[in-house]
Amino acid sequence: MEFIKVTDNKEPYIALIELNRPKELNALNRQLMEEVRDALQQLDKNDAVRVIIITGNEQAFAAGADIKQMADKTAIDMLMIDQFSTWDQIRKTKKPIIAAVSGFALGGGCEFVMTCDMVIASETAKFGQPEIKIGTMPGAGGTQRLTKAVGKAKAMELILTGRFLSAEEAHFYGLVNKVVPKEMYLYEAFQLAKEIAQLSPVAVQLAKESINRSFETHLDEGLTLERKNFYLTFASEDQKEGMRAFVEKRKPNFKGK
Ligand code: DAK
Repeated sequence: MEFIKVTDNKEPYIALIELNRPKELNALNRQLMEEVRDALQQLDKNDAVRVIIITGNEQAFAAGADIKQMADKTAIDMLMIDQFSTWDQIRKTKKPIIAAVSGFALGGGCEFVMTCDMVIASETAKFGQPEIKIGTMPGAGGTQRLTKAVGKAKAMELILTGRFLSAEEAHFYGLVNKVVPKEMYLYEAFQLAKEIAQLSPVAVQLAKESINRSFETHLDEGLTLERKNFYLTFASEDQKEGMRAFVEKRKPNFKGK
């Protein structure tokens, strides 16, 4: 891995992916995104991992897709290379992903963050879809996910002007879970990850799938999936362990089975 660093032994059950192209503010080139895709596929299969944190560095989560790599491409180049299909893996990952964001999360960087499941932001974080300023528009979910997250009026303003949103504003609009001082954002992401990692990974994955479905389908279908996933948790040892532990007044020990 040249542009990312993966650590899975810092805390039990938690893996950390660090985007690592600091000189380019973690601009997301093709190789970096392929590395992210491969890492997510591996971690999703690894039973020793229950929660994934993705972060950049203090200056930038990511300042967008790599403009230098895209600048001279034609529409047909873009279509044929289809480099962006690698982005689908973020959405397909079954385990929960927490984005720990400091500094810039712009364009594809903001879209990447919005594809994650929860976001812890440093007070220095800046979110935005500035593609309009370079003569294009969001292409990895920005017009859809930002609109769902912050509402039509604010999404229009951000996407049509390219203005940035501060961490506090992003919190106000529900784009991030929590804003913390800049020394704390990774620590807070680990705290959140640890809390989730203690729970049944089976139930966590089924709940994540059900929540995501609410963005993709109408209510009736979402409720049907939710009910089926609820019943499915009763096929797990974890559900038996969780309910027995409650009755026996002890802490459950979830095994992911
Ligand atoms: N690409 C390439 N290089 C970048 C970059 C980017 N997005 N952002 C920054 N860099 C590089 C700069 O070129 C500079 O490199 P050198 O010139 O030193 O070699 C270095 O990082 C430091 O940047 P600055 O000197 O500009 O630093 P400043 O602090 O002055 O400014 C900034 C920071 C973040 C405000 C500024 O760098 C900036 O405006 N960056 C561009 C932000 C932007 O427009 N992002 C949107 C890019 S378009 C899709 C998937 C994804 C996408 C589309 C479709 N599909 C799945 C279909 C995404 C598209 C985009 O993200």
